[in-house]
Amino acid sequence: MSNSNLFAALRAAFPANLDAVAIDVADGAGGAYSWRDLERGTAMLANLLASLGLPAGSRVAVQTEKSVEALMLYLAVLRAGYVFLPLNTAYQSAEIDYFIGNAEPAVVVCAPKNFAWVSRIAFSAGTGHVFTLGETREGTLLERAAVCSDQHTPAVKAADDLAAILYTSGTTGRSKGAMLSHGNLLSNAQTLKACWDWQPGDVLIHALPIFHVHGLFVASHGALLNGSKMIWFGRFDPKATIARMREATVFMGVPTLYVRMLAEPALTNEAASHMRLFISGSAPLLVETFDSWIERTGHTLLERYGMSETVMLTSNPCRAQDGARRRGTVGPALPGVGVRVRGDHGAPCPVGEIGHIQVRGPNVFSGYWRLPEKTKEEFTNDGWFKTGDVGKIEADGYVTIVGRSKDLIISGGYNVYPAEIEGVINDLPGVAESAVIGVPHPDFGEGVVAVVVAQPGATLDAAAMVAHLKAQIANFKVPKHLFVVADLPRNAMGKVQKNLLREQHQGLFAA
Ligand code: MCA
Ligand code: AMP
Repeated sequence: MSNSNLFAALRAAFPANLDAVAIDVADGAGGAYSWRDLERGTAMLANLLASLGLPAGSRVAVQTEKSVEALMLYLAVLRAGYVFLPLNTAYQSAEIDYFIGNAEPAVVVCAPKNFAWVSRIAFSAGTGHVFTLGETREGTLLERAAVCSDQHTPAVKAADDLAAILYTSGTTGRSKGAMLSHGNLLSNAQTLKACWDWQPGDVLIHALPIFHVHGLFVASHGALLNGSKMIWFGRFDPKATIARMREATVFMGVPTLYVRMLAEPALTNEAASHMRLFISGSAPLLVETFDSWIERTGHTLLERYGMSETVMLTSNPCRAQDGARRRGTVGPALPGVGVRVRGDHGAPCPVGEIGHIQVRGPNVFSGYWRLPEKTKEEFTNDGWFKTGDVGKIEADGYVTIVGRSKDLIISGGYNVYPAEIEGVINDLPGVAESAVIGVPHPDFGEGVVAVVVAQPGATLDAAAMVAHLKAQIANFKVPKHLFVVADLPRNAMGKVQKNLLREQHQGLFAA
């Protein structure tokens, strides 16, 4: 029986010389990991998981700082045939409580400093095993794995077996787990390998977090499937990244990373001369950033578009003979991916007309975890996934995203759902109602802003409310500004007119 385990495909791409450097750690304690280290480390971790006697399909939820061991843990979960559930390190207890309660993981791995509160949540949700993993190899996970065998045969998986669950809010409502299979992830990685023309000798600078699609799948799979070395940053540092470009060829980032590098005088044509490809995604890339990047480095950014539910969908061309990297567009659909645009009532939009973007392909997820009804709503009757993005397709297939029908703010590449933040604000004492909006921000693309109305007779202290929010929700979700107002603008139907609030505050963060 053939094995569709994603790990097996990545492992097959390791170079023949297993002693070559696979990952060169650029910050923190530094150090290098060989391909053999990845092979042995993932085998030991996979054997540890296998020794726990977990039921098939068990989820392994992970909230740890970025480290090579954390990447190995992801690979080991695939290798052992379980389901990986990454969690943003910024999430606090109420957020973690929700994810663990919803996903019911059999294993939770957290940072040593969080063990007390994470284990309390996990054990009360029925999790059997809680391990710790720190940034510098400390914690019980590696202690336990150290005594496991370094030989392990990857579990046999079918292409549609679940590999990972990524929590995302879809078009509305609370976070839902997008279920991605080994086949979804592998087919997308193989397509991107060909489209982005990965070459022998390519070296990737990996500077993104590894709890979302961009850093965990697109970047890591890209390098691993090409047997390419990674220069690994635990945290993004614009100066240090630019300094390492002379040894690298590929970089992937959200627009904020490009904006921050552009602010560095060291970013020059010469500094970027060894690079082959700069890729941007996860949030809209401003044309100013696109143009400045050409001017400063001589390179044209390649912008692509994807989602947690679908991995990558479209990409501007890599090779000049395949077409231009067109500013303001996310390029044509990837090979094998269908992208179409539909009007409000589902009728096809003519070429160049704006409508709802729908997609299908081997990369598209099978549905939301334990939400068959919600899943059904998010697909059309003929099987296309409704992205919640609004855009148009030109005659030559180039896709432009012009907005979103889903109520979503993307700040520095992280998604913020206004309804979630409004819910937390509305629960604060003295609050009658609130509206959360995103407005242009020079660093984060969009900045989160809250507009709040007090209950009659109550006095609200904006600074105290922000402090309260900081203790409750992930820091990137906390409004950068909170305004207390007498009332919210409403239309004749009584609906809050967020467009008016956005207009009113659009210059708030002007550079
Ligand atoms: C940090 N802060 C933020 C953000 N990040 N505020 C708004 N939005 C953010 N994204 C705030 C913190 O709350 C804190 O504020 C202060 O900045 C410093 O925090 P720190 O963690 O030190 O910030 P940083 O290290 O400078 O981080 C900025 C960052 C990071 C490097 C841009 O946000 C980042 O790595 N973003 C990438 C996200 C990503 O990988 N997205 C891919 C999603 P205070 O001091 O007030 O508390 S995958 C996806 O979308 C799809 C599928 C796709 O297409 O790829
Ligand atoms: P996530 O739910 O984190 O997977 O975020 C997916 C969303 O990010 C998409 O539905 C888009 O709204 C947005 N997105 C990703 N890439 C781009 C891009 N290149 N341009 C504009 N929006 C993007």
